[in-house]
Amino acid sequence: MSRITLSRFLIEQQRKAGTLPPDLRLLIETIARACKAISFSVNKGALAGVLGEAGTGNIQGEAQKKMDVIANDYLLDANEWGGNLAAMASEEMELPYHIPGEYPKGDYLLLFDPLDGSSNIDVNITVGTIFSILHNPNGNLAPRETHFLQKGSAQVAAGYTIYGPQTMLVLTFGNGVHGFTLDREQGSFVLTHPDMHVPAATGEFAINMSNQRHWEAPVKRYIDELLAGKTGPRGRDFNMRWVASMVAEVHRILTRGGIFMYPRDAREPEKPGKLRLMYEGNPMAFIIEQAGGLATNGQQRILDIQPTGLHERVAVFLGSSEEVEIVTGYHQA
Ligand code: P6P
Repeated sequence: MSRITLSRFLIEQQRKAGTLPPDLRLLIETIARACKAISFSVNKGALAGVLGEAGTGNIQGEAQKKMDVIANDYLLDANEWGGNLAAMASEEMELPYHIPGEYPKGDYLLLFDPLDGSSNIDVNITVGTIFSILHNPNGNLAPRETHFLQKGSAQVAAGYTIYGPQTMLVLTFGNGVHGFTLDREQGSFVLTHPDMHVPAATGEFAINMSNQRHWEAPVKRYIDELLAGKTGPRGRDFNMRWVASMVAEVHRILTRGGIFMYPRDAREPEKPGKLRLMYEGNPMAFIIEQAGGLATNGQQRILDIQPTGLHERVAVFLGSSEEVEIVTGYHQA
């Protein structure tokens, strides 16, 4: 069977009843090309001098890795001239990036976390790029920050590229979730995981257990029951994973099931969680739901949250529907 490259897949989707407008297809292909460049830099590591701290901080008050800045620049440089975008927003930039005057503008807003899990880069553990695509609601006028503040249900496409043993692009534009593996010899993403689905049941959970004393009661109860295994109310044992890279956790869950949790924390009661809604929670929630899973903040569907700030945070419980329903039910009891 001939290999289906990303370009062929997108063109064939475009032909099917307009499931993919041409300008959105071109935007996705441009993002994929930028992720290829990020992959090659990530894979060179120390050989390319891209490890370690950049010596700068981002809007989140976090120290930036050199690769955070390099990945951010790759995405800006690749996408600013194409004519598909009205503006971009990134975890690494306080304000939206407006398309420079010399380039044509387009209908879409692109948001991204250029290198999620970047604290792993220096210890050679999987990292990734997460992206989300919205329409510009301001017509052909330049969007203001408020125009980015759309519910996750308004996303037209979302995806991530995971830089692990393989580099894979995982993508949805509302008709399922499809995975492409980068063929380094040809430099193209090839369809290897069509129509990915999250199993409804799982025996695996992902949470940073070192924060246990800071969790709310429903989370403590849910995790205690998982840890009790056969001896507790669940009547079976569970396994735990924690990579400290959301892209890696989500990819594992898409591949074999599981539940990923980053709950709100008593240390910062004013913050609803650690992860960012617009370019982590929303794109991952879109992907997980399109693959048959669930994604909530403990109280409501993540995709229904009305954002109030470009860098606002969110609590995340996502993955296998049976487990997300249980832990969300405990929050609402
Ligand atoms: P902690 C990475 O910094 C990230 O935003 C997610 O990718 C990851 O799931 C989480 O934070 C890890 O957080 O507190 O375990 O380092």
